[in-house]
Amino acid sequence: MADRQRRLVVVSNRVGPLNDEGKAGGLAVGLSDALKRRGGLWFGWSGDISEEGTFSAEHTEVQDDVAMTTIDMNQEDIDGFYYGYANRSLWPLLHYRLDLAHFDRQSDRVYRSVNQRFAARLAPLLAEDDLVWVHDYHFFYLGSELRQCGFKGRLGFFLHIPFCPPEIFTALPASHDIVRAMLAYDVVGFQTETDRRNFVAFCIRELGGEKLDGRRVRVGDRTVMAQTFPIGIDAHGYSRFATSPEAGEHEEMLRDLAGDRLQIVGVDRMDYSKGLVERFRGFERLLEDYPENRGKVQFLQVAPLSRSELGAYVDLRRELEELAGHINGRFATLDWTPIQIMTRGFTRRALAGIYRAARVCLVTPLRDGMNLVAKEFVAAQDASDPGVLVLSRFAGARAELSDALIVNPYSTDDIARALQRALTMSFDERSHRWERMREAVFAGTAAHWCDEFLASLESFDPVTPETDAA
Ligand code: ADQ
Repeated sequence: MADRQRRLVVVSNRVGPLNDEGKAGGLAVGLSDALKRRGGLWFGWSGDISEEGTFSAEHTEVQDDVAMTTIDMNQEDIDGFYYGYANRSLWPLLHYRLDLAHFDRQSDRVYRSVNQRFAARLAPLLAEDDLVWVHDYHFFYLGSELRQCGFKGRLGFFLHIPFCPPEIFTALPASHDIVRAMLAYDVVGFQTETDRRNFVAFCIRELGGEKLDGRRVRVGDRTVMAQTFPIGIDAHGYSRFATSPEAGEHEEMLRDLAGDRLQIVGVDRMDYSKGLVERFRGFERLLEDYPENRGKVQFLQVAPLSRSELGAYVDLRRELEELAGHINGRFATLDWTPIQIMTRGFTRRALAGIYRAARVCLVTPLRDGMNLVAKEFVAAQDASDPGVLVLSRFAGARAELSDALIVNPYSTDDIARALQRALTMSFDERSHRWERMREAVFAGTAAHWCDEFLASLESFDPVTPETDAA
């Protein structure tokens, strides 16, 4: 009973939306439900840039017993914290891309300082028995800063992206500081066992910690629960999207355009972690090695632009557009364009219709925390004509969706072979694989993810015999 009364406080870089199901992603849907059930506070950046930055007045909007409170950042913070440290140091590194990671002390300084200022603004809004749940790589230091401000309640952290092995993470000059700061949280959640193991290995090898049991790790006088909570989607909601009139219109449009051709789709933010270059080459290899597909398939890649201020993202866009041009130049005929790339956004309903029109969905990230597109594709299909999912072995979703065709996303040949197999797969095999994936997607929903995390944070016992003995 007492547990039910604890208020939930969520901290994430961007806040909301709380009620707009057409816009909300898996994260927002899962969190909104939990916030509305318990009543709560959602705290983060307003999305606005102003001179006062983190000292700007708080902006609060209250809906359904949930307060959404935001503050601004200034340009220097955005450059150092968001573009600099979060997206030029941490993002590539945690996705195993040491070759793309940049480290500089200015952005390190700004990142720490933004974490400290967010904590200082949040701390006065907290009550001792709140459950505070901090999200993602923007806020590694926030928990320890809240402790510095005197907060003694329960603190959880969830990392949405991978946690790379210590051999890679130690390249970050502040790697020890970051993992020590993560120890200020009571529960630290990861998408997969691999990520959790990498974190625990860092604690043991780099910080001299020890594993207490299956979940708890101790470093010095701190004990944390390191656990796996694979994120999901609102599967029921998503399958409703897929049967909405807007989805129907998009499905029909795409089916009309395809005619007798089989439709292949990919849907990803334009990001180098998503394996788009390798995927395009895999499609080209399909047309080379299995020429019977020429004129018979078409590939639509939806890739909304993301972080376009950063050089690596500008380079990627250029490379993909060139590659698509090269493939079309090589194989197109007067009445057939093999590959199309679109950088615009779609509503979630429209996207669900696009998934539904596809025979094959290519989800081939080189590394991905989970990948919700894979789950959305499965939820959008129906029994009369289920599509085939081709899924990277390096996506977190692979653990639950082993009935997809699993590929090595670095191997052009592997992608081409899997595509050929997907395009020629019997209806029975497609149905069988889809049924099993559907069960997994409906079992591991966003609400389930949220409930599991919060149950763990609530049941966390800060004083255990082991920590007493330490
Ligand atoms: P992302 O890297 O953004 O998320 P993903 O999990 O696939 O990757 O989520 C992308 C979302 O954006 C999906 O819900 C998709 O429908 C939507 N989307 C993509 N293209 C769109 C378009 N053109 N228009 C509208 N919507 C579009 C990070 C991590 C992932 C992790 C999630 C959640 O990198 O590994 O799964 O957080 O934890």
